[in-house]
Amino acid sequence: MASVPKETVLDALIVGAGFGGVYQLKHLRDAGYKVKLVDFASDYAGVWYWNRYPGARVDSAVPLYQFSDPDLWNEWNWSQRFPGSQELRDYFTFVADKWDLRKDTEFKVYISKATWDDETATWTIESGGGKIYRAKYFLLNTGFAAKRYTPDWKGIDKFPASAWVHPSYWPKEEPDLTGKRVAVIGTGSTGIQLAQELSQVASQFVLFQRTPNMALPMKQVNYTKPLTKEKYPKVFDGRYESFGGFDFSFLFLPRGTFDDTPAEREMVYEGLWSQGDFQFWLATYSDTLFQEAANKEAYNFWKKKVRARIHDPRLQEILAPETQPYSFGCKRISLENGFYEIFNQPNVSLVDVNATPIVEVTERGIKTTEKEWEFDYVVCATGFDAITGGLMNINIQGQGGQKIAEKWKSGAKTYLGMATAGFPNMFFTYGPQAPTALCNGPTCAEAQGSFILKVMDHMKERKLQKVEAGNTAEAAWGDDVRKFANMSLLPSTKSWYMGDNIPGKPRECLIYLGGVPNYYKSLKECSEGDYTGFTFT
Ligand code: N01
Repeated sequence: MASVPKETVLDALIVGAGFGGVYQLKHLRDAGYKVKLVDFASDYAGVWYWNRYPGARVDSAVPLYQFSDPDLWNEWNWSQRFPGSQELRDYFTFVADKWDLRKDTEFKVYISKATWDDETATWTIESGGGKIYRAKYFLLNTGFAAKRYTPDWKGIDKFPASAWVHPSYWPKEEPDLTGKRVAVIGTGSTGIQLAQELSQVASQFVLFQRTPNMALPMKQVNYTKPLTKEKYPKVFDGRYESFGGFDFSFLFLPRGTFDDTPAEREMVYEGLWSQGDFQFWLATYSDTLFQEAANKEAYNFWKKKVRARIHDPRLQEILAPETQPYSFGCKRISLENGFYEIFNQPNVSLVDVNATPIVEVTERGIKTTEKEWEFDYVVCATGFDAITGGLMNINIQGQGGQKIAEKWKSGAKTYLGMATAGFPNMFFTYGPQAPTALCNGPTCAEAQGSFILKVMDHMKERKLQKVEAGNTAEAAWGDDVRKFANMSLLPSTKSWYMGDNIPGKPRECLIYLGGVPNYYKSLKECSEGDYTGFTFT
């Protein structure tokens, strides 16, 4: 075993300086553990460090999109209900100062390899730059979007590299796109936010769409004075009772779509719609995501609202088709702010890549089966090898040299969406088989981070060396994940939730769809039941 400098021998190495990693650094250190937080970025904020493209903003509203620590929220005041990415980075700077995180954080460290040694019950963790850490616990908070995805189009290297960008690598020196011919490929949350912004400055703006996004209106609010905060403790406590880890207003209605008359239903939909957040998706009739007919009702309401905003009937049909293209809410819904109106502008075109597929990238732009489009700048908002990509990208070798990429080749296997058998003393957050992308980020970070800390304390008290997910518990958790997925309409739809966006990726539901309350209950039962499902040595 390679010798390691004393300062890099740790109780825990935490990877990833977003909500998950920052929470763990603070709380593990407070509990007396020797820990270090590392990140490839140059500063805190995780996904918000990288996502600085024009219009980037969170679509989970504050106050819940922040840590629940009153020492923080008492002092911090947001300027908007849905803060932009710069404000989110400012928030992380504030947290880092307040929690005194910098002395235990190293930036520009890319973790490329981790090897478990059973004899010493430690992980040896290596960075691309040759740094070596040794830690009892290896805690991965790499997030769900750590591995970017760009399709392998013919000729992709022909277009000038300086004018072709994946939005999560947005140049720090802002490109001036005023008066330029600009393309955005992709209509996920990123593509929609970019389209709203870039269509206002470009001389010619073209959006390439493969699947319509059933986007909902975002009701942005500018806060001119600090919000009243006395209800915050209750609001934060209530997070674990809502399906998506939001507040009490985000509970599914206690009745099905057809329990109401059409007139009542219209009123309910209007009420949810007017909230300007995810309530039309995650606080609607309890059968919307589970029953086809109910789902269709929601789609029809959405379609009516959206089509009314687009002038050209051809574009109405591409953006909000008459025939429902997939189950409403089973692909990530975005919040938009004037997105549909951009298609009424003379400088904006929409290319339906199903009708006219992209054939190749050229020196000048993008060639479809219809024509060659010429651009000065192309933004490739084609997403991520979501949820598992970031973890499987690291050469992680567990018991007997088994590689995680090998173990998960035909599908992710976890216990509680946080640990995997054969990889002792390793935990991950916001990963596969947890509520992850269907849960408010900070809610997940705190629930999972405090569970990990409890396991570590349990081991410390009993002088244990090793904790590992058991095979039986792992298999049962996988069954549970599949059971919930199959109760819903999610598997009926192609999406990154199901691994569909990456060629060759196994098709499986990567998200635990039992909702945050059930997930939280499982964590509680596990910790209160002496960590059933884990084996200790
Ligand atoms: O990525 P995506 P994203 N040819 O995978 C299209 C979070 N987020 O970066 O739908 C043509 O959603 C692809 O088409 P299709 C949020 O959780 C949050 O936008 O697969 N098109 C799709 O339209 C989000 O869900 C915030 O048919 C191709 C797009 O590219 C997640 O990050 C902001 C293609 C990719 O969309 C990822 O969002 C931003 C091809 N070959 C992101 N391949 C907020 O909080 C892919 N596409 C607001």
